[in-house]
Amino acid sequence: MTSFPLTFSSEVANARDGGLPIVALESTIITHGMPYPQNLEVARQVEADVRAAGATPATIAVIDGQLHIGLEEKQLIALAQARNVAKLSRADMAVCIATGRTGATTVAATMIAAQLAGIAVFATGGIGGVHKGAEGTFDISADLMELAQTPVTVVAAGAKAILDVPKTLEVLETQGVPVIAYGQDSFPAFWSATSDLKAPLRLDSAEDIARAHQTRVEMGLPGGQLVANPIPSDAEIPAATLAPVIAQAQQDAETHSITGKGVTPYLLQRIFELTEGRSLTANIALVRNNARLAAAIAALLATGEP
Ligand code: PSU
Ligand code: MN
Repeated sequence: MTSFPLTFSSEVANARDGGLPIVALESTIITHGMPYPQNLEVARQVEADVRAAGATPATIAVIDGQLHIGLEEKQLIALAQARNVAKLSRADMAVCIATGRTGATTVAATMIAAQLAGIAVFATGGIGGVHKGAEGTFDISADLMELAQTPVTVVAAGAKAILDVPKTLEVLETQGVPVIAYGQDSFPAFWSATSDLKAPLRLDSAEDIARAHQTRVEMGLPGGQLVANPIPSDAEIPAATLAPVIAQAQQDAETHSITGKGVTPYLLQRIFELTEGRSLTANIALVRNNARLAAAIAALLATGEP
């Protein structure tokens, strides 16, 4: 932990005082990942899920140059409706803070904030990864390099099928990131519970995941863990149903020359339209599922003896 000034919500400040478990939540999923008003409903619901599972939610964002760890209700509402909010990763977070602006945190930036705040566990939907065609565009999310250097356990539903998932797994392996499927052998594919790729590691309990996190801390290993938690089967969209939709969305992204930071939000929005909202329903179910597992891991870590 550093002396960098953080602004805690009253709920998170209380949890810190009491040594209670805290789960970090990102804000890019609110500003760039889902449409209003569902984004606000989901943000509230996910916070409630974390509480119901015995931990305190800390939604992270930069507001007017302040790094917030936990948002008050009014701030959450404002962020969910705000337009032209920056999408912050490792590269641009400090500039946003230094210039007094507002930005939502991606997985990478949320991990940085969580570490500054001493929060060990973070729940999200899916991480960024290696995009299809990366051999030409070099579009590889900074989330992967962040997992290699910042000691936070990230619970996600695997990697989205809009990515090149085999290449994403290769980069994670090269970077020394443990990729742990929860309760199954297959690496989950975000909207689908399984893929035809085997996850490098498998653990079947929150206890084992918490212990592995603790062991890395004791060994002094930098970097986090990626926990790949499959979407509940009643909410999944079969990969075969999604494949043509994703191909169409990718085609449209190319036609409209979408590049850089715009790619992921564009594809998510297009897939939402093409599936008539079904992708969003699945996305909500998987984020909530991740919030519950993250809370269980955080609660075990908070005991000091997972
Ligand atoms: N997964 C989702 N919704 C999202 C994102 C991921 O289901 O909105 C966001 C996360 O914040 C992630 C970011 O860190 O997209 C990755 O963006 P990029 O591919 O530009 O690195
Ligand atoms: Mn990118």
